[in-house]
Amino acid sequence: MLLSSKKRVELIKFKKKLKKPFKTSFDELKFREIFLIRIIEGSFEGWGEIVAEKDPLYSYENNKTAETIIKDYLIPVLKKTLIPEEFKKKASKIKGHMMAKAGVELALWDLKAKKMDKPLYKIYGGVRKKIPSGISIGIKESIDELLETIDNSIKKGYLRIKLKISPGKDLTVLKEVREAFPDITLSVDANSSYSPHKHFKLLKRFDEFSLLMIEQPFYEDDLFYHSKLKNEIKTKICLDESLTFLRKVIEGYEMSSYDIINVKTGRVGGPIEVIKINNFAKTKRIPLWMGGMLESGVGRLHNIHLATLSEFTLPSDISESSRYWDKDIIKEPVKMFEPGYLKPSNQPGIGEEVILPDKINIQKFNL
Ligand code: OSB
Ligand code: MG
Repeated sequence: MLLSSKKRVELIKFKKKLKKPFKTSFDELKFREIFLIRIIEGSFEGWGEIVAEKDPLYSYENNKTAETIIKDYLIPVLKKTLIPEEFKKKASKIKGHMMAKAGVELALWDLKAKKMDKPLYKIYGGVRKKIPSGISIGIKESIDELLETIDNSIKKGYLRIKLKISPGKDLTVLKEVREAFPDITLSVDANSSYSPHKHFKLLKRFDEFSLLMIEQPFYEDDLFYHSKLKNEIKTKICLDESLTFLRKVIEGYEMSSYDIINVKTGRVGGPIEVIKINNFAKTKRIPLWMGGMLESGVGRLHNIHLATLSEFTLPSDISESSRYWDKDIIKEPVKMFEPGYLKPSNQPGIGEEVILPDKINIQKFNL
């Protein structure tokens, strides 16, 4: 029962130091600018995370564009409805800005689940009881540091190691890693740093390293050149950046641009789109896995619930809270319950209490 008719949105931002800098082909992050949304209805509250970063380097969105879109376009939609499906429909008029939309939709699902007194995964129709957990390892200064990081990750139980690569930081690294760890499940993520005109031959040599997949070698919106590469390489192609919503997933499938999809809740615009992609993947037998955007506990818990969907068979990029944070912002941090596996909470909604740091920037809007 709603004890009062109070309805409010809060946008919450704070900086959080990463345990170690995270280096990719496009950036070196020392801090994460966390952007949360809380939607309050009576005595219930729903939490979402907007996974855009400070700078628009992974995609065109950043936290400032997301904030503008939420304030100018999505809060007006929230004034009309707090029902996730209706929100999604009305918000779809706004072009793009998937991470902004996803953050809001996540908060609405958490709110809805709490009102229904059910854990999110049950509302989504999740079936998986154990989420296989992998780890994404940034580009390291030295090979020794990389080998040590891999060794520690394997010892912690992670079931798949993903290495960030970029042109020139690839074949020699892979050779060393494979020599040291001949049997681990290994994949690579290029974050669109290779050129289809310059690097085709180089990429074909990746076949020597029996990788589980190569993720997004080419441009962040490309389907065409990935299709050409898939035709000529044995290693499976996984797309991340290019697949921004279901229609792109279908187009990429029709064009044979990929074998595997890294699904990110933020990138594709929220849980409803994730469910649609899961349903499509089921009819076409496309393996899925849940990606990550260095989320705080809020986004991490949401991702775990969604990774219970039927087609999320491959190890995810959802790692333990301790992968990035000394102290996460949820009461019980995300942790493997047995080596290699995470599981969703059975408490209502995301299933954990959020504990904000002292220093935050908060903006409140009545609905
Ligand atoms: O491409 O998957 C990616 C982090 C930020 C932006 C893009 C990516 C990543 C990761 C890290 O690979 C995944 C995680 O551990 O959250
Ligand atoms: Mg990626």
